[in-house]
Amino acid sequence: MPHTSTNSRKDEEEIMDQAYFDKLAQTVIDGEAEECVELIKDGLEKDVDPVDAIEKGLAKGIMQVGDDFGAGVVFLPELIMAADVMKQGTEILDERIRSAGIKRQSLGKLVIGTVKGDIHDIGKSVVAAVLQANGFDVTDIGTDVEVVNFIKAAKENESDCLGMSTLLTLPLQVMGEVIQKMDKEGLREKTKIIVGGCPVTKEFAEEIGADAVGFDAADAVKKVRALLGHD
Ligand code: B1M
Repeated sequence: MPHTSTNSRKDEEEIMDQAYFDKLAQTVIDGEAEECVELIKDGLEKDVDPVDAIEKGLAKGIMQVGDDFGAGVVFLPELIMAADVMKQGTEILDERIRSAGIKRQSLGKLVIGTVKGDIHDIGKSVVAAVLQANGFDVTDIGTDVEVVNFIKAAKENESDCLGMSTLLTLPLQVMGEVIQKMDKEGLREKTKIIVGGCPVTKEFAEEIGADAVGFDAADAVKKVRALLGHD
């Protein structure tokens, strides 16, 4: 089909965006923190969407390294280096995402953390930043969070929603333990629960009694909005 000039300009922009995201991904794969930070600052000046920069750029790079790590092609030091580049990049982008949400009226209080046994921080922090930017009042309680500390934070913050993340298979059971404890403490009426992270399936979420599962940051916003009656 022949392209109009508007279409070809749009295609060209998309190709440029893709080339930019690919370059960002490559800095993570190569462990090049300085280059990554420079590219991000440059991109933000040109109004690149910070969520896209994370999910279409940095995350693609770290996934590649993760797959290579899983396949035994790269080793832990390279994984750590790549994760460090990813972290430095996401910190700048998270800041931009959060500041975009300033002055919005709160849509509800949410506590989020990575469960006991898991120190993976990046995805959970991205989800927290995007929820915050979309009008939720978010308290991030960090990684390797004990069951009792989820309960404590939910009570102290009078949270409307509790979010749990894990990327590891073994700590999955901790999510179920938190939900059982929330039940025992009589907190389930008030507090909805969303879980997420790559090993978390819809079936697993249902099995442990979570109210929703989020597959990425945008999906988490959609699900939390629905849980708290905003749709
Ligand atoms: Co780790 N690691 N790691 N790691 N690591 C994985 C998860 C792994 C799949 C790699 C592999 O083998 N291919 C594997 C897990 C295998 C398994 O259990 N099934 C693994 C392993 C084995 C480990 C160690 C055990 C390695 C070791 O020591 N031998 C160790 C864990 C130690 C521990 O926690 N006790 C370990 C350590 C690390 C680093 C420290 C080096 C680093 C983390 C650095 C940090 O977070 N500060 C790291 C990294 C970077 C990864 C990979 C490569 C990438 C994770 C990431 O940041 N992704 C990962 C491979 C992979 O995931 N394919 C891997 C980018 C991020 C934006 O995406 O976190 O998926 P993600 O979050 C997404 C969604 O999942 C979703 O939205 C986010 C945004 O789109 N989401 C939610 C996440 N949480 C959500 C919550 C929600 C809703 C949506 O609601 C509440």
